[in-house]
Amino acid sequence: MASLDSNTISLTRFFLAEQKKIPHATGELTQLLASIQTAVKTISSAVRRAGITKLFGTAGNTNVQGEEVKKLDVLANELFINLIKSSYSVAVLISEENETVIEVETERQGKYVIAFDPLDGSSNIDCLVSIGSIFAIFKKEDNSIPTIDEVLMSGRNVVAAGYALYGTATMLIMSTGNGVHGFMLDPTIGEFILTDYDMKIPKRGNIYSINEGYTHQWSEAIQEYVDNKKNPCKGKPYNARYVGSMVADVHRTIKYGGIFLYPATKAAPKGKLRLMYEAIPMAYVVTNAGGAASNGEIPILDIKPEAIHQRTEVFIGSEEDVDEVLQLIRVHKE
Ligand code: P6P
Repeated sequence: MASLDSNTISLTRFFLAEQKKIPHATGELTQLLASIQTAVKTISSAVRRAGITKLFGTAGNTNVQGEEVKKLDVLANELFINLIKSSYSVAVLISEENETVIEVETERQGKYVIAFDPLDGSSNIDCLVSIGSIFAIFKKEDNSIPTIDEVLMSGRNVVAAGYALYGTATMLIMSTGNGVHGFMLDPTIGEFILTDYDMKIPKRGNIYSINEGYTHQWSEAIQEYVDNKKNPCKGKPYNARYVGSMVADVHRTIKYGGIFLYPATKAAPKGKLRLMYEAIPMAYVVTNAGGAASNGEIPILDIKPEAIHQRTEVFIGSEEDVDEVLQLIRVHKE
Protein backbone atom coordinates (compact mmCIF):
# COMPACT_ATOMS: atom_id res chain seq x y z
CA MET A 1 0.00 0.00 0.00
CA ALA A 2 1.62 3.28 -1.08
CA SER A 3 2.15 5.54 1.94
CA LEU A 4 -0.31 8.45 2.09
CA ASP A 5 1.41 11.74 1.36
CA SER A 6 0.47 14.41 3.90
CA ASN A 7 1.63 17.12 1.48
CA THR A 8 0.21 15.79 -1.78
CA ILE A 9 0.02 18.24 -4.69
CA SER A 10 -3.44 18.14 -6.23
CA LEU A 11 -4.21 19.71 -9.60
CA THR A 12 -6.21 22.48 -7.87
CA ARG A 13 -3.31 23.28 -5.52
CA PHE A 14 -0.79 23.22 -8.38
CA PHE A 15 -2.65 25.67 -10.64
CA LEU A 16 -3.54 27.96 -7.73
CA ALA A 17 0.19 28.23 -7.06
CA GLU A 18 0.76 28.90 -10.79
CA GLN A 19 -1.90 31.65 -10.65
CA LYS A 20 -0.20 33.30 -7.68
CA LYS A 21 2.94 33.71 -9.79
CA ILE A 22 1.03 36.03 -12.16
CA PRO A 23 0.46 39.57 -10.84
CA HIS A 24 -3.15 40.81 -11.10
CA ALA A 25 -4.40 37.32 -12.08
CA THR A 26 -8.17 37.28 -11.48
CA GLY A 27 -8.43 33.55 -10.79
CA GLU A 28 -10.85 33.04 -13.70
CA LEU A 29 -8.51 30.59 -15.43
CA THR A 30 -8.07 28.63 -12.17
CA GLN A 31 -11.88 28.48 -11.87
CA LEU A 32 -12.14 27.24 -15.45
CA LEU A 33 -9.50 24.53 -14.97
CA ALA A 34 -11.33 23.42 -11.81
CA SER A 35 -14.62 23.08 -13.74
CA ILE A 36 -12.88 21.08 -16.48
CA GLN A 37 -11.40 18.84 -13.77
CA THR A 38 -14.88 18.15 -12.37
CA ALA A 39 -16.25 17.33 -15.83
CA VAL A 40 -13.37 14.91 -16.43
CA LYS A 41 -13.84 13.17 -13.06
CA THR A 42 -17.54 12.64 -13.86
CA ILE A 43 -16.83 11.42 -17.40
CA SER A 44 -14.18 9.04 -16.05
CA SER A 45 -16.72 7.52 -13.66
CA ALA A 46 -19.35 7.24 -16.42
CA VAL A 47 -16.89 5.67 -18.89
CA ARG A 48 -15.76 3.05 -16.37
CA ARG A 49 -19.33 2.12 -15.41
CA ALA A 50 -20.87 2.43 -18.91
CA GLY A 51 -21.14 -1.33 -19.39
CA ILE A 52 -23.07 -1.66 -16.14
CA THR A 53 -25.23 1.45 -16.46
CA LYS A 54 -26.10 0.62 -20.10
CA LEU A 55 -24.31 3.77 -21.37
CA PHE A 56 -22.61 1.88 -24.18
CA GLY A 57 -24.13 2.09 -27.64
CA THR A 58 -25.46 4.89 -29.76
CA ALA A 59 -27.73 7.79 -28.91
CA GLY A 60 -29.56 7.21 -32.20
CA ASN A 61 -28.38 10.34 -34.08
CA THR A 62 -25.35 11.69 -35.95
CA ASN A 63 -23.39 14.87 -35.10
CA VAL A 64 -22.23 17.80 -37.21
CA GLN A 65 -19.28 15.65 -38.28
CA GLY A 66 -21.68 13.07 -39.68
CA GLU A 67 -20.45 10.63 -37.03
CA GLU A 68 -22.73 8.30 -35.05
CA VAL A 69 -23.26 9.86 -31.59
CA LYS A 70 -22.71 7.53 -28.63
CA LYS A 71 -24.70 7.91 -25.39
CA LEU A 72 -21.45 8.79 -23.60
CA ASP A 73 -20.76 11.51 -26.21
CA VAL A 74 -24.02 13.24 -25.23
CA LEU A 75 -23.32 12.97 -21.49
CA ALA A 76 -19.72 14.19 -21.85
CA ASN A 77 -20.78 17.14 -24.00
CA GLU A 78 -23.53 18.24 -21.60
CA LEU A 79 -21.13 17.93 -18.64
CA PHE A 80 -18.48 20.09 -20.31
CA ILE A 81 -21.03 22.74 -21.37
CA ASN A 82 -22.80 22.98 -17.99
CA LEU A 83 -19.64 22.96 -15.85
CA ILE A 84 -17.79 25.44 -18.07
CA LYS A 85 -20.76 27.84 -18.19
CA SER A 86 -21.02 27.75 -14.39
CA SER A 87 -17.34 28.72 -14.02
CA TYR A 88 -18.19 32.36 -14.97
CA SER A 89 -14.91 32.46 -16.95
CA VAL A 90 -15.99 31.81 -20.55
CA ALA A 91 -17.97 33.88 -23.09
CA VAL A 92 -18.16 31.41 -26.00
CA LEU A 93 -17.79 27.63 -26.23
CA ILE A 94 -16.90 25.56 -29.31
CA SER A 95 -17.75 21.85 -29.05
CA GLU A 96 -17.09 19.03 -31.50
CA GLU A 97 -20.67 17.96 -30.88
CA ASN A 98 -22.33 21.31 -31.62
CA GLU A 99 -22.72 22.70 -35.14
CA THR A 100 -22.61 26.32 -33.98
CA VAL A 101 -20.80 28.14 -31.19
CA ILE A 102 -22.46 28.25 -27.75
CA GLU A 103 -22.75 31.74 -26.25
CA VAL A 104 -22.82 32.10 -22.44
CA GLU A 105 -25.54 34.41 -21.12
CA THR A 106 -24.21 37.88 -20.28
CA GLU A 107 -24.47 37.57 -16.50
CA ARG A 108 -22.22 34.49 -16.51
CA GLN A 109 -19.72 35.55 -19.21
CA GLY A 110 -15.94 35.59 -18.68
CA LYS A 111 -13.01 36.57 -20.90
CA TYR A 112 -12.11 33.15 -22.35
CA VAL A 113 -13.12 31.12 -25.39
CA ILE A 114 -12.88 27.35 -24.99
CA ALA A 115 -12.82 24.75 -27.77
CA PHE A 116 -13.20 21.13 -26.75
CA ASP A 117 -13.84 17.60 -27.92
CA PRO A 118 -15.74 16.18 -24.95
CA LEU A 119 -15.13 12.54 -25.81
CA ASP A 120 -12.61 11.88 -28.57
CA GLY A 121 -12.26 8.44 -30.06
CA SER A 122 -15.72 7.40 -28.97
CA SER A 123 -15.90 4.71 -31.66
CA ASN A 124 -13.55 2.82 -29.31
CA ILE A 125 -15.84 3.01 -26.25
CA ASP A 126 -17.77 -0.26 -26.63
CA CYS A 127 -14.56 -2.31 -27.00
CA LEU A 128 -12.89 -0.68 -23.96
CA VAL A 129 -10.05 0.97 -25.91
CA SER A 130 -8.69 4.21 -24.37
CA ILE A 131 -10.57 7.43 -25.21
CA GLY A 132 -10.10 11.03 -24.14
CA SER A 133 -11.29 14.61 -23.78
CA ILE A 134 -9.34 17.48 -25.38
CA PHE A 135 -9.56 21.25 -24.76
CA ALA A 136 -7.90 24.54 -25.60
CA ILE A 137 -8.55 27.86 -23.84
CA PHE A 138 -8.09 31.04 -25.92
CA LYS A 139 -7.89 34.68 -24.83
CA LYS A 140 -7.98 37.89 -26.89
CA GLU A 141 -4.86 40.07 -26.70
CA ASP A 142 -6.89 42.98 -25.28
CA ASN A 143 -8.36 40.83 -22.48
CA SER A 144 -11.90 42.00 -23.41
CA ILE A 145 -14.89 39.64 -23.51
CA PRO A 146 -15.01 38.03 -26.98
CA THR A 147 -18.05 38.09 -29.24
CA ILE A 148 -19.23 35.16 -31.36
CA ASP A 149 -17.34 36.62 -34.34
CA GLU A 150 -14.07 36.77 -32.42
CA VAL A 151 -13.67 33.07 -31.62
CA LEU A 152 -11.55 32.08 -34.64
CA MET A 153 -8.21 32.68 -32.92
CA SER A 154 -4.97 30.85 -33.78
CA GLY A 155 -3.05 28.65 -31.37
CA ARG A 156 -0.86 31.66 -30.52
CA ASN A 157 -3.85 32.93 -28.46
CA VAL A 158 -4.02 29.76 -26.36
CA VAL A 159 -3.40 30.40 -22.65
CA ALA A 160 -4.00 26.81 -21.51
CA ALA A 161 -4.69 23.43 -23.14
CA GLY A 162 -4.69 19.79 -22.28
CA TYR A 163 -6.31 16.42 -22.52
CA ALA A 164 -7.79 13.74 -20.29
CA LEU A 165 -6.92 10.11 -21.06
CA TYR A 166 -9.42 7.48 -19.89
CA GLY A 167 -6.98 4.56 -20.10
CA THR A 168 -5.70 2.00 -17.60
CA ALA A 169 -5.84 5.03 -15.29
CA THR A 170 -7.44 8.43 -15.80
CA MET A 171 -4.90 11.18 -16.33
CA LEU A 172 -5.09 14.91 -17.04
CA ILE A 173 -2.16 16.39 -18.95
CA MET A 174 -2.20 20.19 -18.98
CA SER A 175 -0.11 23.23 -19.74
CA THR A 176 -0.62 26.94 -19.05
CA GLY A 177 2.52 27.73 -21.04
CA ASN A 178 4.96 27.05 -18.20
CA GLY A 179 5.80 23.39 -18.84
CA VAL A 180 3.51 20.38 -19.31
CA HIS A 181 2.33 18.54 -16.21
CA GLY A 182 0.56 15.20 -15.68
CA PHE A 183 -1.99 14.50 -12.96
CA MET A 184 -3.24 10.98 -12.18
CA LEU A 185 -6.76 10.54 -10.79
CA ASP A 186 -6.66 8.81 -7.39
CA PRO A 187 -10.15 7.26 -7.30
CA THR A 188 -9.85 6.56 -3.57
CA ILE A 189 -9.93 10.31 -2.81
CA GLY A 190 -11.39 11.65 -6.09
CA GLU A 191 -8.44 13.99 -6.64
CA PHE A 192 -6.00 14.49 -9.55
CA ILE A 193 -2.48 14.18 -8.09
CA LEU A 194 0.69 15.59 -9.68
CA THR A 195 2.69 12.57 -10.89
CA ASP A 196 4.54 13.90 -13.96
CA TYR A 197 6.04 17.37 -13.37
CA ASP A 198 7.46 19.20 -16.41
CA MET A 199 7.04 16.41 -19.01
CA LYS A 200 9.51 16.51 -21.92
CA ILE A 201 9.19 14.57 -25.18
CA PRO A 202 12.41 12.85 -26.42
CA LYS A 203 14.12 14.68 -29.32
CA ARG A 204 13.69 11.54 -31.42
CA GLY A 205 11.79 8.27 -30.88
CA ASN A 206 11.47 4.93 -32.67
CA ILE A 207 7.68 4.67 -33.04
CA TYR A 208 5.55 5.89 -35.94
CA SER A 209 1.78 6.07 -35.56
CA ILE A 210 -0.49 6.28 -38.62
CA ASN A 211 -3.54 4.43 -39.99
CA GLU A 212 -1.93 2.23 -42.66
CA GLY A 213 -5.34 1.27 -43.97
CA TYR A 214 -5.11 4.50 -46.00
CA THR A 215 -1.64 3.72 -47.46
CA HIS A 216 -2.86 3.94 -51.06
CA GLN A 217 -4.56 7.30 -50.40
CA TRP A 218 -1.41 9.03 -49.10
CA SER A 219 0.85 11.41 -51.02
CA GLU A 220 4.13 9.98 -52.35
CA ALA A 221 6.02 11.85 -49.61
CA ILE A 222 4.09 10.10 -46.83
CA GLN A 223 4.39 6.70 -48.53
CA GLU A 224 8.18 7.21 -48.83
CA TYR A 225 8.39 8.36 -45.20
CA VAL A 226 6.56 5.30 -43.85
CA ASP A 227 8.58 2.97 -46.10
CA ASN A 228 11.78 4.50 -44.68
CA LYS A 229 10.53 3.80 -41.14
CA LYS A 230 9.96 0.13 -42.03
CA ASN A 231 13.03 -0.39 -44.22
CA PRO A 232 15.57 2.32 -43.30
CA CYS A 233 18.73 2.78 -45.43
CA LYS A 234 20.61 2.79 -42.12
CA GLY A 235 19.71 2.12 -38.50
CA LYS A 236 16.92 -0.06 -37.11
CA PRO A 237 13.30 -0.03 -38.32
CA TYR A 238 10.76 1.88 -36.23
CA ASN A 239 7.92 0.16 -34.37
CA ALA A 240 4.34 0.79 -35.53
CA ARG A 241 1.69 1.67 -32.96
CA TYR A 242 -1.81 2.96 -33.76
CA VAL A 243 -4.75 3.04 -31.32
CA GLY A 244 -7.13 5.09 -33.44
CA SER A 245 -7.79 7.39 -30.49
CA MET A 246 -5.81 10.62 -30.83
CA VAL A 247 -5.39 11.17 -27.09
CA ALA A 248 -3.91 7.68 -26.61
CA ASP A 249 -1.62 7.98 -29.65
CA VAL A 250 -0.37 11.46 -28.76
CA HIS A 251 0.11 10.64 -25.06
CA ARG A 252 2.25 7.60 -25.96
CA THR A 253 4.22 9.82 -28.36
CA ILE A 254 4.95 12.34 -25.58
CA LYS A 255 5.97 9.60 -23.13
CA TYR A 256 8.09 7.48 -25.50
CA GLY A 257 8.93 9.80 -28.40
CA GLY A 258 8.28 9.26 -32.11
CA ILE A 259 5.60 10.69 -34.36
CA PHE A 260 1.83 10.62 -34.86
CA LEU A 261 0.66 11.39 -38.38
CA TYR A 262 -2.79 12.02 -39.81
CA PRO A 263 -2.11 13.19 -43.38
CA ALA A 264 -4.59 14.04 -46.10
CA THR A 265 -6.36 11.06 -47.65
CA LYS A 266 -8.76 10.88 -50.59
CA ALA A 267 -11.60 10.60 -48.03
CA ALA A 268 -10.26 13.61 -46.08
CA PRO A 269 -8.31 15.83 -48.53
CA LYS A 270 -7.66 18.44 -45.81
CA GLY A 271 -6.97 15.80 -43.18
CA LYS A 272 -9.54 14.34 -40.75
CA LEU A 273 -8.58 15.89 -37.42
CA ARG A 274 -10.22 19.14 -36.34
CA LEU A 275 -8.02 22.19 -35.96
CA MET A 276 -9.56 24.05 -33.01
CA TYR A 277 -10.27 21.22 -30.55
CA GLU A 278 -7.89 18.43 -31.56
CA ALA A 279 -4.86 19.76 -33.45
CA ILE A 280 -4.33 23.10 -31.67
CA PRO A 281 -4.59 21.78 -28.08
CA MET A 282 -2.33 18.82 -28.86
CA ALA A 283 0.13 21.09 -30.69
CA TYR A 284 0.20 23.47 -27.69
CA VAL A 285 0.92 20.61 -25.26
CA VAL A 286 3.51 18.84 -27.43
CA THR A 287 5.28 22.11 -28.29
CA ASN A 288 5.44 23.05 -24.58
CA ALA A 289 6.90 19.59 -23.92
CA GLY A 290 9.73 20.34 -26.40
CA GLY A 291 8.22 18.66 -29.47
CA ALA A 292 6.84 19.93 -32.79
CA ALA A 293 3.46 20.01 -34.55
CA SER A 294 2.88 20.93 -38.18
CA ASN A 295 0.20 20.69 -40.87
CA GLY A 296 2.94 19.73 -43.34
CA GLU A 297 3.73 23.33 -44.22
CA ILE A 298 3.53 25.58 -41.11
CA PRO A 299 3.33 25.07 -37.33
CA ILE A 300 -0.24 24.17 -36.35
CA LEU A 301 -0.19 26.97 -33.76
CA ASP A 302 0.26 29.51 -36.58
CA ILE A 303 -2.84 28.42 -38.53
CA LYS A 304 -5.59 31.07 -38.45
CA PRO A 305 -8.90 29.13 -38.29
CA GLU A 306 -11.56 30.08 -40.86
CA ALA A 307 -14.31 27.84 -39.46
CA ILE A 308 -14.89 26.25 -36.06
CA HIS A 309 -14.97 22.67 -37.42
CA GLN A 310 -12.13 23.17 -39.89
CA ARG A 311 -9.95 20.08 -40.44
CA THR A 312 -6.18 19.91 -40.85
CA GLU A 313 -3.35 17.48 -41.57
CA VAL A 314 -1.37 16.67 -38.41
CA PHE A 315 2.30 15.71 -38.03
CA ILE A 316 3.11 15.84 -34.30
CA GLY A 317 5.76 14.45 -31.94
CA SER A 318 9.51 14.43 -31.45
CA GLU A 319 11.22 17.42 -33.08
CA GLU A 320 13.63 15.36 -35.21
CA ASP A 321 10.92 12.94 -36.35
CA VAL A 322 8.58 15.78 -37.39
CA ASP A 323 11.46 17.60 -39.16
CA GLU A 324 12.24 14.43 -41.12
CA VAL A 325 8.74 14.07 -42.58
CA LEU A 326 8.52 17.83 -43.30
CA GLN A 327 11.78 17.64 -45.26
CA LEU A 328 10.38 14.80 -47.38
CA ILE A 329 7.16 16.76 -48.00
CA ARG A 330 9.26 19.75 -49.13
CA VAL A 331 11.45 17.59 -51.43
CA HIS A 332 8.39 16.11 -53.11
CA LYS A 333 6.93 19.59 -53.64
CA GLU A 334 10.07 20.86 -55.45
P1 P6P B 1 -9.18 6.80 -38.28
C1 P6P B 1 -11.35 9.45 -33.45
O1 P6P B 1 -12.53 9.31 -34.21
C2 P6P B 1 -10.45 10.44 -34.16
O2 P6P B 1 -11.10 11.67 -34.29
C3 P6P B 1 -9.13 10.59 -33.42
O3 P6P B 1 -9.26 10.40 -32.05
C4 P6P B 1 -8.26 9.51 -34.06
O4 P6P B 1 -6.89 9.86 -34.05
C5 P6P B 1 -8.79 9.47 -35.49
O5 P6P B 1 -10.14 9.93 -35.46
C6 P6P B 1 -8.77 8.06 -36.02
O6 P6P B 1 -9.21 8.12 -37.37
O7 P6P B 1 -9.56 7.30 -39.67
O8 P6P B 1 -7.76 6.26 -38.22
O9 P6P B 1 -10.18 5.85 -37.68
